[in-house]
Amino acid sequence: MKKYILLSFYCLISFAIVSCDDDTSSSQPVDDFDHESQIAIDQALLDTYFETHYYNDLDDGIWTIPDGGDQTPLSEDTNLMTIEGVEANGTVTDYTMYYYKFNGEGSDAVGKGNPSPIDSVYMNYTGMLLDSTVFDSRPEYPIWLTLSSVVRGWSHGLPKFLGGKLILEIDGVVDGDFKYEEQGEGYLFFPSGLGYANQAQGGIPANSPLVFRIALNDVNLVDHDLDLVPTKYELSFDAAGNITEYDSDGDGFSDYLDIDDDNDKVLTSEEVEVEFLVNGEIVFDFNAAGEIVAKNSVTPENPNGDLPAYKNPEIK
Ligand SMILES: [Ca+2]
Ligand SMILES: [Ca+2]
Ligand SMILES: [Ca+2]
Repeated sequence: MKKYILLSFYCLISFAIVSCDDDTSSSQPVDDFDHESQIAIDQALLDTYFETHYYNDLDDGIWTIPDGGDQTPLSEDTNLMTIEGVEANGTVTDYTMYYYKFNGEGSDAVGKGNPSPIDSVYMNYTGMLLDSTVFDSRPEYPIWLTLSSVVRGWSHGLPKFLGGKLILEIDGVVDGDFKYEEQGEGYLFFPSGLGYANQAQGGIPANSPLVFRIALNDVNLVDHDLDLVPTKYELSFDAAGNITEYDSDGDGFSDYLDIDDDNDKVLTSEEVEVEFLVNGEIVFDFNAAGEIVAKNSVTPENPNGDLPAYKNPEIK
């Protein structure tokens, strides 16, 4: 009985999260937006932008190449990376977006790794249109944002970066301003369908491809079901950041919303504590590429992963 009361509680939480997303046009473009047509228009605009702009390492800015200038356009800059196959609404899967890292990719001093598309990030950013008009900027005062509740260009782009290192002292004096160094810094470039689509926002005309300069300070791993296993490790994400859910015990509740993942009547939080808690931290294995080796989750991507107690009904 205890399990089912708790399950109901977590479903309420889940419903609230999903409903919240549906209420924000930021992550759910409206139904009458023609993705396919706008993708072609926006891609042409982005291609022109990349051919006429360059990254300036003197100020880390993106600037227009002056007439006769010999700067390397972004279109020929090997640091400009592409993310293909981004889903916008569950049916359109051929979105392409871009990111550009400078100043390293972030030191990840606290070892949380890349945020997943559902985690929270502590950000500085400046948002621009392709004509360099700034529509929003927080260059000095960071803000926590949940990637599942922001535009897709962010939720699929930020996972390519790592967080930085909190500056605790400056010249021996404790600093209370929560400033960071060694952050993941760069740019995100994406079409309107991964932004605000045909919904004009303050300072953003409808159908605008967007550019964001970002600094990722810190990451908070979300745990939707509070079972001590971060949601990041109870879902799978492909290279484009699209999500696959798993229901390991087949009880109808996806792992990230299931407080007893093997249905053995012992809460995952109790089994995880035995298996994974070391000095208060949950320890996971990583592969050579720095990706999680789903030790906690046997998935199609990890068919040979060892089965921890909380995924094994034979072990309580
Ligand atoms: Ca969890
Ligand atoms: Ca389940
Ligand atoms: Ca269990």
